[in-house]
Amino acid sequence: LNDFNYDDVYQLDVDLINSNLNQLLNKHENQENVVSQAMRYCILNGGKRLRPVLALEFCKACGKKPEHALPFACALELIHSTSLIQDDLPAMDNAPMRRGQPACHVKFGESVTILASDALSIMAFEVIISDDSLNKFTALKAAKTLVNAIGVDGLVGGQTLDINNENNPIDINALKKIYYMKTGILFHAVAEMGCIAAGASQKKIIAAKNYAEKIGLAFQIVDDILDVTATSKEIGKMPMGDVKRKKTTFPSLIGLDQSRQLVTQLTNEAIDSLETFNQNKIEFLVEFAKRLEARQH
Ligand code: GRG
Repeated sequence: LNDFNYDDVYQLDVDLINSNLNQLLNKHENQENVVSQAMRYCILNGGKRLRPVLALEFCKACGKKPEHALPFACALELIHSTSLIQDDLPAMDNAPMRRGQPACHVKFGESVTILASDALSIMAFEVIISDDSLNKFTALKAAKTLVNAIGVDGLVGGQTLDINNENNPIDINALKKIYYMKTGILFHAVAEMGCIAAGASQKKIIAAKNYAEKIGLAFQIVDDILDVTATSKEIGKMPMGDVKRKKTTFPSLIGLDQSRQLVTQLTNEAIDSLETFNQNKIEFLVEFAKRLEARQH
């Protein structure tokens, strides 16, 4: 009897993540401090939590309870959300809406947003280093993975290249590199951190990273597709943003049909890379990849 229900599992994971994020924010709650209000606003505003869910599910696929990966999952979500509020700032994408609500700088102003983003990224490391239930060696390994993914050779570097992508045509390899550094790398890191939490073998870590790299690129190509095909209600931000900023995207380089085909190919390759795991434990990860392929928001 197969009683696996993807939506139920996803919701359980999200509840676990949200309640942990809420607790972390409560630790720093100071009603009078507008920065702490902005932090709460940016974190508890309905993100899909794809990346932290991936950490919990890789930990499960390696045979351990999802709770083991919870601090790492939340750390990564804090960094991801921070990157979104920075990306929306007038000096970057100048986007007024995020997750279906006014962007942080629209609600709280730019200076508060910058300070909130500082505090949130610091909190990400606080979560990893101050959880006493974590083995210190494991925590250090996870922190190292996160540091490598988000610095100037990772997320920050990717965003830098992306800024130069405006009004400046690039080829497909340059675009793939930007997408890896600004999006794929966080999927990559979080999958690895989920495996690290479970004390998994190097073989499993490599397989997880392979899966994450493929779905990370597929995810970003779907983002490009939705930018030209979806409504603002569906994606929680203004569509046609890439077109307006004259950015090179997969649809602009290879067209919508070929972009969709590439997403399917990457999804299948991602699923194939899960063969090292116990096949009874990867149902969720297989479905996760398929849902990302078909997502409309
Ligand atoms: C915080 C160290 C640090 C650096 C930030 C600003 C910046 C450097 C990076 C921005 C990178 C960026 C905006 C990438 C886009 C990634 C992307 C496609 C986000 C949308 O992800 P979803 O759909 O969003 O998972 P939700 O809202 O559901 O979480």
